[in-house]
Parts: sequence; C-alpha cells; structure tokens
Amino acid sequence: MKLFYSPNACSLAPHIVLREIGIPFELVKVDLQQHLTTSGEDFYQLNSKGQVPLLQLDDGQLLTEGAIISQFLVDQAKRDDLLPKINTLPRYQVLAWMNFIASEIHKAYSPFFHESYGEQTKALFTEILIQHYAWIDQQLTGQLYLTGNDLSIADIYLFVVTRWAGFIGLELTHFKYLTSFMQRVANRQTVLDAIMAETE
Ligand SMILES: N[C@@H](CCC(=O)N[C@@H](CS)C(=O)NCC(=O)O)C(=O)O
Repeated sequence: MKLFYSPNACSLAPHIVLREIGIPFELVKVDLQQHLTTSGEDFYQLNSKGQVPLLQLDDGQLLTEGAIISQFLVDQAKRDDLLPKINTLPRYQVLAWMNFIASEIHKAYSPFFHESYGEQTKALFTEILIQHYAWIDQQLTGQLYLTGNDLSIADIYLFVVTRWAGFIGLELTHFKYLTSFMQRVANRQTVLDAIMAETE
C-alpha cells in the first residue's frame, strides 16, 4: 500500500491512521507546487484532482479523499475502536465529525495557503474558524476526545487540520479543552513518528 503525501498537509491524517493500525505501507512524497512525485512522476496522472492524500493499493487501485481513506483503512484493519461497527449510532457520530471537519474546518484554512486570497477574506475565515473552535472547545468539555474518551479517526483528522493554526498565527490557546486535546493527540507515539517521517 502506498500513501502519496505532502509534509504537514491533510495527508498526515491517513498517515497517522496507517501507523495506528500498524499495517505496512510506503510513503511517496508529492511536490504540490509542481505536482510531481519525488521520482518525477506527473501526479495528475495518478490523481487528476492533483491533491494529496492518495492511497494506492498493492493491486494498483486508487482511493482519494482523506476522510474516506481513513475510514477504508480502519475498516480493512477491523479497528472498531477507531471507527465503530456499521449500523451502530456511534459510527455515524464519528462520521458526523469527519464530515464537519472536512466541510467546515479543513477548507476554511484554504485562504491562508493560497496567495490569491486577500486580507479581507482571511479575516473572515479567521472569524469563522474561531467560532467553530469555540464550539468544538465546548464539545470537548469533560471528555478526552470528540466522541467520548476513546480516540477515533475524527480526532486524528481534527488534530491534523488544527495544527495549521500554528502555521498561520491563529491563536487558540485560550480554548483550554481544545489545547489539552491537541497536546494529548500530539503525544501519541504514532503521531510523533508520522510527523518525524514527514520531515525526513
Ligand atoms: N477534498 C480533499 C482535499 C485534499 C486537499 O485539499 N489537499 C491539499 C493539501 S491539504 C492539496 O493537495 N492541495 C494541492 C492542490 O490542490 O493542488 C480531501 O479531503 O482529501
């Protein structure tokens, strides 16, 4: 199995999931400016969306969309601690978080990573992110993770996108439950290993 990634991008989420489930995988770095892999392959030939993450199975089949790749991986590994079993409400509660993070948080960071967006747009999305994080902070009150006291793939995804706050100078430390959550996830060995592997 190969995971196409770019350092510190959203591909870090399925990368951490791969380490959590402990199956063998290969990392392939993609230069997102040039859309080339480290071996010089045109990344658009593999994923016409030009985006990481991309998962390539050993038989060559491809899967895109980070939130779905993470679901696929934990289902394959039968890790219902990270995503509860089908037809149980807790599964869909984790998936509701995945959808919220993908649609409301992940893409709200886009203006900060593309030069074409002006300062007014960035200010608007700063407000939007702060409002969402205030709500998330409330949801985390009295529990370790988003859906209770057990880690799920939604926690990993939230951790990865919220790390970007540090890259864009978005101050979140006054959200104390969110801050403890970030520290808790950051301290996991799988997370430390994944971040280290992406900086090599
Ligand atoms: N909907 C996709 C979005 C993936 C995405 O935004 N990837 C970014 C990095 S975080 C990327 O590859 N950007 C480069 C590009 O769009 O050319 C997903 O959730 O997997």
